[in-house]
Amino acid sequence: MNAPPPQVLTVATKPFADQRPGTSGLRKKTKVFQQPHYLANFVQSIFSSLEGFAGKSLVVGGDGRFFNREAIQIVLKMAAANGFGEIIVGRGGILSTPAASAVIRAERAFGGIVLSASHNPGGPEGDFGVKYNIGNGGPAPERITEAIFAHSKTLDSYKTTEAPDVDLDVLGETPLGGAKVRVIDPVAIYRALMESLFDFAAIRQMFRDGFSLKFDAMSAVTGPYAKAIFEEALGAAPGSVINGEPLPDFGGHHPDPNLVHAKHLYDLAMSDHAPDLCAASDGDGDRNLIIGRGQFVTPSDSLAIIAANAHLAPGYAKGIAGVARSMPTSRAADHVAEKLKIGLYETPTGWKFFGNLLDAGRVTICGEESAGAGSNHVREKDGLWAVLMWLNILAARKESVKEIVRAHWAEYGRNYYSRHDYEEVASDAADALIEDLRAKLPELAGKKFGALEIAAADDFAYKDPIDGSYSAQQGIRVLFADGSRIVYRLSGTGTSGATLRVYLERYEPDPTKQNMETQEALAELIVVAESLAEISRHTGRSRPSVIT
Ligand code: VG1
Ligand code: CO
Repeated sequence: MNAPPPQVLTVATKPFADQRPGTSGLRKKTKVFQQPHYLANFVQSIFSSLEGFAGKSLVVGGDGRFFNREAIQIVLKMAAANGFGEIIVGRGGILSTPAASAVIRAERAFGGIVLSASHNPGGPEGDFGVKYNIGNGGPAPERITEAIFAHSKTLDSYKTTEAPDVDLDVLGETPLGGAKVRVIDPVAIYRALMESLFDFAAIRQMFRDGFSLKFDAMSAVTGPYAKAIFEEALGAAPGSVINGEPLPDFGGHHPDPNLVHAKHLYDLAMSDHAPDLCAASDGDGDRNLIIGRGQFVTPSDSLAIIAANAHLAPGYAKGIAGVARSMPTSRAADHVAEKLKIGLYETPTGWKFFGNLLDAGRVTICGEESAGAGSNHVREKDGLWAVLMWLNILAARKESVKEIVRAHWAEYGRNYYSRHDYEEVASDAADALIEDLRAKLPELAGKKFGALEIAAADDFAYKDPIDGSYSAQQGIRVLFADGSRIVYRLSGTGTSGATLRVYLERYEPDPTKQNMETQEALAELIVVAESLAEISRHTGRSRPSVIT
């Protein structure tokens, strides 16, 4: 007998005006996504922007936050109705962002939809998000996100399947309309990929010899991955992974692994019972935090140290082709690239800008100051990968994190670095601040502030060296004659008001001057940053809300 005809339903809808994807997909308050048709409209806009996927596979998963399961059902039914042949979904609707990228690549899927607002808080009063990843496993480039936005503005209907919900908790295949849904183990492909890149035997031996790790999954998506890899595969002591159960509201916490939201880890690392390594990742598992005993590693330094030591891991034993960093990320990695005589690429903020460089083989390692690091193994930043890379480096060098960091600074110089965030300021005020700065740009060069002299200032624009696409207005850069920098840009991931980010950097080659407290080392620049942009006049704030 023939299968019954797929139950495709066309639902009438009205466009929403606010569905332009930001730095990483569409992020809104959960309540906004829960409005009738809101999520469906955006998902239809994604499918309507794509061509040639009939009969092909789509990967779907999320970080498990509140509304994840309902959203997954909506996406599955719409993907089937729009003509995908197979939808691959992580059990329980779970896939970390890097695991989703790995699955898209391993399964040669057409693309994937990741449901996450990443490091933003979850829950009914928190945030939700959706991003589309292309066939290389990486975030859709601007060409596609802009097409999605264009569709969202004129959409008058979407397609879905009239069918009962799919059981997400049982592995295996279920028919859905004209497609099939395959529920997979969310960890297996990812774990095998990690085993292929790192020296698990050496890391296991290090744990056997007494090495101690505390990894905080922040009640977010990485818990099951971290337990499977650190505790089961590598033999870290039971309890090394904390907050390892994914919770819909992340236990009421803010799943952002920085010195504010993971301060307890910092305190532990600085205490006299500190483990050898403290680490964490964010809501969707793509960010990382690395703190050794008595030594915090800034994400920018971590990128540089990884680039300098990657050859110690089997997956990178032949060396790395090049390094890419987002523009506001410190130039610590530049010194490494120079020494290794490999390419260094400076891109706008957001992982989508690394995809072409990785695909073309120009770079192997990428990173962002916002706690993101990764490589050509997937097309997303990868929190656990960064922790494993550190474990591999520690096992190979048999030195402490502190010794490795200090030796790195002595060899390459130290880039003192900090980011000051002014959160939830009025959007008008933030826009005016940037506009005023932009207007001042032509007259900044040559200006002196004490010992600091501005060498150049611009509004960062990027021409992709592979496909020639152009992205303007990616942040205001003020470059000083001594190599210091101040960068100003507005966040593209927030969901209320605007967030002004001020990035501060100063280079110190002299090893006798590399032990200052960061804010102290940057004190003069902080004063200049205020006077150039008149932050307090524009925002009414006398100090940042978050310093990382
Ligand atoms: C922030 C970070 C950026 C990162 C993005 C997504 O963007 O600055 O480096 O790529 O978040 O990270 P913005 O526009 O708010 O500065 V994640 O872990 O939230 O997907
Ligand atoms: Co994230």
